[in-house]
Amino acid sequence: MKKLYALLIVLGVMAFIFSVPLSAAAADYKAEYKLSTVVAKPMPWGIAGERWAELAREKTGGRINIKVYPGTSLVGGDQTKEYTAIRQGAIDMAIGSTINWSPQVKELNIFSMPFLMPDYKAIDALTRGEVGKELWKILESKDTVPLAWGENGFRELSNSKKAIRKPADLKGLKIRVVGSPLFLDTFSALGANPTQMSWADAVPALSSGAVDGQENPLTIFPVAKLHAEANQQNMTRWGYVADPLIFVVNKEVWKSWKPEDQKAVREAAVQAAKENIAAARKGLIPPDDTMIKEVQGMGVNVVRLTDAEKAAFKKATKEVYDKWAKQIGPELVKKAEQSIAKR
Ligand code: X2X
Repeated sequence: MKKLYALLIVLGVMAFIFSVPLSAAAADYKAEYKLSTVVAKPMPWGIAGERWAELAREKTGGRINIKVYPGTSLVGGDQTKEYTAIRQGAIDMAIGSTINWSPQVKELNIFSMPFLMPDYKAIDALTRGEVGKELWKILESKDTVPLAWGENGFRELSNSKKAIRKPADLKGLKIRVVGSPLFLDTFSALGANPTQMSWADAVPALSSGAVDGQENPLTIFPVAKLHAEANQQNMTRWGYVADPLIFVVNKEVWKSWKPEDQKAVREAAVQAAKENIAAARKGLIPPDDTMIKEVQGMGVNVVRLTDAEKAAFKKATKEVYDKWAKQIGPELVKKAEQSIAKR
C-alpha cells in the first residue's frame, strides 16, 4: 500500500512538472510583440521591420503578432539604449544597427573600424564568416537570440559647407555622429568637431545649422530629404564604415514560444533580412547607379574618392584603428582582417 502511495505521489509530481510548462507556454503568448527599429519605411531598414512582422504572422498562423515601433520610440528615441531595453524585456525584438548596440556590446564596434571593409564582399566576409559567428555567441550570452544579419549600408559623408576630398577639408566642421565613442575618435582625428546625438535630434540640428554634416547610407538621404530639409548639398562617397543590422529576439520571449513558432520566426527573419540586404544595396553596385543618380538629381554634389584620396583618410585614422583594435579585442580584429583578405 505504501508503495502504491509513493508511486501515486511520484506520478502526481511528474504530471505537475510536465503539464505546467506546456500550458504556461501556450498561455504566455503575448497579444502583441514589440519590434523596435530606428528608421521607418520606406527606408530599407523600416521595410525590413514590416516584412519580418508580416512573414512571422503568416508563418505562425497569427500566433505571433508583431507591431513595429520605428523611431526607437520604445526608448524615447535614444537608440543607444535600445539593446539594454531588449535585454530587460521592455522591447521584445528588434532590428538594430551594430553602431547603436556597440556601447553595450563593444565587439560590435568592429564594423565601425575606419576603412576595414573596402567593399560589400568584405561586409559579407565578416557577417557570414567566423567573425559573425563569434559576435552571435556574444549576443547569445547577453539575453538575446540573434536570427539574421541585415544591412543599413556604407555610411557616406554629407555636409552643408563644401566638397570634401581630403582630411583638411573637414577641419572645424561640426559633424553629427551616432553614440559610439569610436566615431568621436575618428572625426576628431580628421580634424572635425564631432557631436553625438540620436537620429531624432540630428535632422533638426542639421536644419537649423547647429551642425554642418552627418554620415549615413545613401538610402536614407532621399527619404529624409537631407538636401532640402537639412542643407546637405555636398556628399562624399568614401565608404569608411558600414553598419549591418541584426535581427534579435529577447531570450525569455524566445523561450516562451513553441519550437515550431521559433522556427517560423527565424525563417521570417532570414527572408526579411535577405530582402533587406538587396534593398540596401540597390542602385549602389555598378553598373546600377540609380541610387547615386537619385541623390544627384536632388541637386547634391556627389564626390567619389579615388583610391589615393581614400588612402589619405585611412592614414589619418590609423591611430584610431589601432587604439580600437585593442579595445575590441586584437584576436577578433585579426580574424576580421584575415577573413577580408581571403574574400
Ligand atoms: O542614427 C543613425 O545615423 C542611423 C539611423 O543610421 C542609425 O541608427 C545607426
